[in-house]
Amino acid sequence: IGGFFQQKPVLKNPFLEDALLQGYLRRHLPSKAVYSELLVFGERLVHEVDGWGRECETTPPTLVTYDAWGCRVDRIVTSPAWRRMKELSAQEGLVAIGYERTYGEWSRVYQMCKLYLFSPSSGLYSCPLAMTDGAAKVIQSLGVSGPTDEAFSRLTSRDPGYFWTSGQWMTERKGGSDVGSGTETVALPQSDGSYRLSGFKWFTSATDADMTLTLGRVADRDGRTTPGSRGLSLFYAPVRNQQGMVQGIEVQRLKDKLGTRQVPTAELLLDGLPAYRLSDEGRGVACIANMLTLTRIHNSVSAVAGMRRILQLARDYARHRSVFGKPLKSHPLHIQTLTRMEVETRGAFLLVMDICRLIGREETGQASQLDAHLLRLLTPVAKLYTGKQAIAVISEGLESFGGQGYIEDTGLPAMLRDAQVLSIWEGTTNVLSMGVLRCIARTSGLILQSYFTHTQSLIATDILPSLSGAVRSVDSALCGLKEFLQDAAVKPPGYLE
Ligand code: MFK
Ligand code: FAD
Repeated sequence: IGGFFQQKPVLKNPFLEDALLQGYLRRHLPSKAVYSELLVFGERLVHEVDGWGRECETTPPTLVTYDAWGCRVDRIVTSPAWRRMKELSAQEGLVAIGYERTYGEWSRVYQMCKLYLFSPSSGLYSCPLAMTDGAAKVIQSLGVSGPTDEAFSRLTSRDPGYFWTSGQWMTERKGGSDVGSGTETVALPQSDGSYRLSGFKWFTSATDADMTLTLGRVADRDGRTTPGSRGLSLFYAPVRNQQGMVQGIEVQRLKDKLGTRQVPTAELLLDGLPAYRLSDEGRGVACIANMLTLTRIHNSVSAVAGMRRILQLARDYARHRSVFGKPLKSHPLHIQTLTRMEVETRGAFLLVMDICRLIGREETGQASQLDAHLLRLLTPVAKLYTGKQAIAVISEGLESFGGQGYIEDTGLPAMLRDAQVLSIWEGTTNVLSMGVLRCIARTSGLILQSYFTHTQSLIATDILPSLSGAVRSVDSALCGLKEFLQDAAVKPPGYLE
């Protein structure tokens, strides 16, 4: 009954639809090769990958604990689409680009632009890629040698048959934020210099990974360990043997989650997991910090990508949905709503890309002291800010579809569910804020001073108005630090007076 059927919002090539992204690349990385690669990739996303992403959502992973004969197998079964995402990630060099460095200091920007296009269609494959990239960075920064030699070449490979993904196992039942007091995992030294890990990892995402980086406490001959953060060391462990079976691990269960249902997130009992120590004893947190920097950048990229995707769909819908006699796009109030979302998204994009630029400079040895300070300060700030922004913008985006924004098989509600995690994993908002404050206090405010003196003058002279919006937001967050600095008896820098 009734002849009207609403035209659904159509996903178009996300690269061609994104004027800001194109403008940014024209300005900073004006390469024909980059342009055409992203153009082709955008087509592939629309016609191929986006469908796989939906399949990852509708066919979530399952855990098979025993085989038919009662043997413990602990096999995580993922969808064919999830496995195709792994192949595609290798082929497209989604991790490799960051290490090939074809575009020098701009290679990270290029890699992150590609991931930004990929993320909303990836069925959350962006999650294992973030950890894989983080692991490669840690290994590279510590010097690739011994057992990590093969791991590094696999993590950064473009060969789908050789490519590995990595996990990042930090969180235990007692503490995910405060890993210093929360980590109970013990590392027993072996005669060949390796270790056996025993403990319980409470959240491990993308547990179908081939290897992991994790934290544990080295035990002495009497089994004693050092408490606190200073007792933690960083370990590398291959997760599976030649037959693809987990070794020294029992998968207790998969988590039943609000969102990110595409990703297998498991609780793991480590029962003598063979591992190699990567950091000096007691330097685990400081060494895994390189991973945190990169995964937090990935998190911010995914946050902005989610905002951009909902906007692209909402804009398309506004052209075709008519209400009160005219299309939504002709209603000023609706346009005001979309415009506010657009401004948030643009500001966040430029902020995050600037951080990608900074890490690219650091990795190619071109970072000044100021760049290093800005990278350290802005990475957690951008992660905490864009995590919250994405939830708000995507929620607003759902409303712009009216009731349809609430209907599961439009694919829209999953976007909001998946966004909700962005402010939790990789450090919650308040924990990141405390980390930033500790870092400022340790440098006696120097790091903050760098931000105010240099970034402000940059805005005045150079940067697009929308970036100044983003920086103003960061400004107000940082100005809120004054009270803390006083509490911590650190002299507030003059510009906060
Ligand atoms: C779509 C993309 C998604 C991405 C994938 C997501 C998958 C999900 C994966 C996870 O959620 S993994 C778990 C993530 N967990 C966290 O992020 C933990 C959050 N907690 C914190 O960040 C705590 O602040 C922290 C564990 C770092 C506190 O530990 P400590 O030992 O009390 O840290 P402290 O004393 O501040 O720093 C110890 C050392 O590390 C210091 O170096 P030094 O000893 O040389 O002075 C710090 O400078 C250094 N450090 C800490 N944070 C750093 C850092 N260095 C650089 N960057 C940082 N961010
Ligand atoms: P808690 O540390 O107990 O925090 C509880 C609350 O206390 C939070 O609101 C926090 O902000 C607040 N809080 C804590 N400390 C302070 C403070 N000093 N001041 C003010 N407030 C504070 N972890 C991994 O290691 N690997 C993974 O692969 C992984 N995957 C995950 C996947 C999903 C879907 C989720 C939801 C989590 C995952 N995590 C993973 C765990 C995640 O990193 C932790 O949940 C997160 O870091 C918070 O730790 P927690 O859960 O122990 O919370």
